[in-house]
Amino acid sequence: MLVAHTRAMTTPRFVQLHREDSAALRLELAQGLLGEPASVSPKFLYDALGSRLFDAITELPEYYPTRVERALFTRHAGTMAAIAGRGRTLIDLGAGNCEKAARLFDVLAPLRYVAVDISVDYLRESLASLQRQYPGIEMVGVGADFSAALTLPPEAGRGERLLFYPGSSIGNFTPIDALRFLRQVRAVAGPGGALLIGVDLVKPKPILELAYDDPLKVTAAFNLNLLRRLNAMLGCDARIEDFEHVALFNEPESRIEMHLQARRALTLRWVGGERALAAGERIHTENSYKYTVDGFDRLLRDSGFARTTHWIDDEQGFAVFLATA
Ligand code: AVJ
Repeated sequence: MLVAHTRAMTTPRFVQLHREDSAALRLELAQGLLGEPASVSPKFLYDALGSRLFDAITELPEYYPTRVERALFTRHAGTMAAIAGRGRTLIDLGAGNCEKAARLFDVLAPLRYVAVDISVDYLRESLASLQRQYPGIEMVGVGADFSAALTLPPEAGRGERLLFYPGSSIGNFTPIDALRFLRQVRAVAGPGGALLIGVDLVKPKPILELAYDDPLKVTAAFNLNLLRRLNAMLGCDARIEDFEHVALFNEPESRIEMHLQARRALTLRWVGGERALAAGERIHTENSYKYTVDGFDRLLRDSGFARTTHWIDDEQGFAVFLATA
């Protein structure tokens, strides 16, 4: 009996909520390319190579968010746990390798860990090895595209919830969509629920632009890799050499923009469509919004959270907010 119980507890469960529909993804890519301006959603940045390039970005001295956020979690985890409460269901949105959440396990002592990512397959290995390290935490892997709508399967359970959304991933949403998303987060958190979220802050333009256009050109490779993705998914004929990585801080919009800029006049052709680009014309590939502390605090309250606490580093480059329902 005891053996059976232990074995059941140490096996993560996996649930795939939505199936990736490759026809729909191809349509989305084609529509983006035909748009004015042409665009490709940043979600296409993360294929196998793109995910590795992003991991490499987080090691760059110029890309401060990952490092600064980690330091904030290390330094203030005790206080965060005191406010959020131990023994909750920790719901990790965009878990990937589950590394960031795992670092908080000892201090947060969650009863259950629900790792959500676009594909449940990304989660299998990391969750299985984490489960061996933490046999006492019930683990569930969920494959879901929560950017469209945030819904959780019954396996997420009914315990008090702490949602975890680190890395300033919220920056990929426009402020309007961020509000819509955070309202859903607030609803999913439920009464007594909380949200722990990392947010990149507005800072001088040169620092921001260097973080997204590093001299080693890792971010350029990360962005240009989208062209390989277009070629693979659409049967497109894009040549990497024809494009240049551009990252700029759009101050009025308070966002870093990434673009792929055509080095010469060219036409992209794919199965079922084509798009002419003039020399210097750009394909918009990512927005990364930067907030002020007050601005993000307001956003959390507008989303329905009653109380907020935040921590920032000495340079005031990055903030971690804890919002309670
Ligand atoms: C994963 C969306 C938070 O916006 O900083 C890093 C992605 N793009 N370098 C960010 C990214 C270029 C990153 N997020």
